[in-house]
Amino acid sequence: MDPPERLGMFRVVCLLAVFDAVCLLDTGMLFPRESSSREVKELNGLWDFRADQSPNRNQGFDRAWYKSRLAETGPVIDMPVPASYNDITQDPALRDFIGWVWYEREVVVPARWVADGGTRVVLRVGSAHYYSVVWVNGVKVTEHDGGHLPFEVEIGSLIRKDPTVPCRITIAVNNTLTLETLPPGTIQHMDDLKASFSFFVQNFNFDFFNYAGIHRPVLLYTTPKAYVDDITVVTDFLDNTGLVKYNVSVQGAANATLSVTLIDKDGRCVATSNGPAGVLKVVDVKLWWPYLMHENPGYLYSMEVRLTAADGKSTFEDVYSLPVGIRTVSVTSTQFLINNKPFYFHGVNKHEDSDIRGKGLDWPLIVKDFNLMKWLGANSFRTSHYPYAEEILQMCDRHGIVVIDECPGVGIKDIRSFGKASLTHHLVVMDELVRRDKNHPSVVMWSVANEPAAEMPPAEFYFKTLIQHTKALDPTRPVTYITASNYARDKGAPYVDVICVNSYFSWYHDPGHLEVIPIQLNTQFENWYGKYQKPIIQSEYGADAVPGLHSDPPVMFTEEYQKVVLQSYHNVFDQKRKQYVIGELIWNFADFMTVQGILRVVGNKKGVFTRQRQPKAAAFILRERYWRLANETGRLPPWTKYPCSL
Ligand code: GCB
Repeated sequence: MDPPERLGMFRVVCLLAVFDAVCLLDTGMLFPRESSSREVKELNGLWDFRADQSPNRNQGFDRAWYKSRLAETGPVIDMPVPASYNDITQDPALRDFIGWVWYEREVVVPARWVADGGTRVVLRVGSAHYYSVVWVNGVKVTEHDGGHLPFEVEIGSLIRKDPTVPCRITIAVNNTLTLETLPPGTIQHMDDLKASFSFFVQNFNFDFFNYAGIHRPVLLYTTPKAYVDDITVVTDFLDNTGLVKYNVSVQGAANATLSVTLIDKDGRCVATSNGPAGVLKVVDVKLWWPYLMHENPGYLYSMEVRLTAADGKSTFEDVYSLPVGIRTVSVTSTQFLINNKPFYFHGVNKHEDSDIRGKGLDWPLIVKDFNLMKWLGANSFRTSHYPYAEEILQMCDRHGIVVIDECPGVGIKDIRSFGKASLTHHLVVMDELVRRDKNHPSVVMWSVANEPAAEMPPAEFYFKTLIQHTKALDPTRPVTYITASNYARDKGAPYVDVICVNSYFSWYHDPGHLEVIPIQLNTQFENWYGKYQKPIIQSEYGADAVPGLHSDPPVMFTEEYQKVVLQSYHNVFDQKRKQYVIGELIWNFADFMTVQGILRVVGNKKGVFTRQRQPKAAAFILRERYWRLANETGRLPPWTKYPCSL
């Protein structure tokens, strides 16, 4: 074997080793896609809805609201799905509601699905915040702990029980956060005995509104009895040859035949394989590149997995197509490499947040946000502070927008949230997140938490366990958490691959003193790098600006102040990015809603766009910078080099 071949073998062996990774969940969570063997029926639209206003919020369970139509047990209102329920009505009690709310709708199930016992019918909820219980025709079918991630259950036998009755789906959702949920929170009872009233509030340590309800699409989809349950791909390349290592898990058949085909964008088959695991070799590979790093970003192949199985009487065929981007990610002590080339994150932090719909998935908003990110010249974002919809990650794959994928570990500040129950739940959430997002080429790093109390003694064990667990789940991506702690006291930093630091100089520290930024930011970088010799991302920085407020000299909350904060940070980034700073993510892309309080004026105003997605002055500063950075660090065709409106 000559040396290049030997090197090639070595790479394949490394890829195979990746599949020894632990997978702790029983089943896969493939995104539901139509194919010649799979049908999808969306259940979005209007559902019947009632909030359980009883003092202990338990009347729905005590009186078994799931047993008959919701309208028979009390008044119902229209509620759109997907959407947060909080901002839909004029009722302040619903806006700030804590406890169980009930959703219900009847579904007409296609006759074929009912007649064909060889068809699995799966009910899937894209996400509901926070705890959900689901019934079909009064029978409990599943429950799920946690918002932001999908859950599903097979309901074929239930809908076949009595094909004459419509299929009634009831979903109860509870937004209560406790010390052991993610994010954590506590309920505080406020009793005023003299005035003889009492109420309770939800406390938490994070800075966004705790929107609740069914946030992402609910749907039914079918598969044959024997089906492709999960696919894992890991990619690499050597010279011009791409390597796609795949692993397919099958359910419902002991002996299934699998054929795997990789198809390029022009519909040409570029590689084939058989069996549940293998390596596809792609000659003259087109790599997946980030936006503005290459003239052809976001290149995706389609991996078609075809299963055939027989159970004596019948044969089953299942087809699933997975988009695959071929790319590598690695980290050195000073660089973040994509396809072995240095990648500099010039991007944003976002929220799933907008007027009226709260955190509900909304296509016009998603497409508008992608247009704005591209207009800015942003090549990346972080899913602060929870996993975003898969539909958004699919857009990132296609457009080449790089993602730091964060779990909902935000606001872990109370020492009681570092206990065994919290850690166990956090590990399960990471299992669910990695299972859902592992195949997205756009996802380049996992973030296990945001600004935890990392200096507390239990933080070391907690984060060591969490990070090692995540690396075992996915050895191909770096793992981090976002810190705002002092570099000397941060207990988790030794375990992360990249240091991500949030800081708000001249805002939360030394408010009004713009002159402190250069020295403080410089010291921040020197301290972190000096201690850990790991690359650093400025994962948050910014200042609130109420759109339309102006002042020169700049004062806090004006558009001018926000501009100067950004420019002062940028000067330091420009010195340090030549050394070990590998990225900058503005806080925030757009204004977003928070709880009411004396520190927020109808929400957080650190957006460079308003909540309605109109630019503030800072957006233009950022745009000029990001395009300049792209021209310096990327490989752009002439038409993208100088956007005409700049
Ligand atoms: C932070 C948090 C983020 C807040 C931001 C702010 O450090 O990570 O959730 O919204 O600061 O504006 O205070």
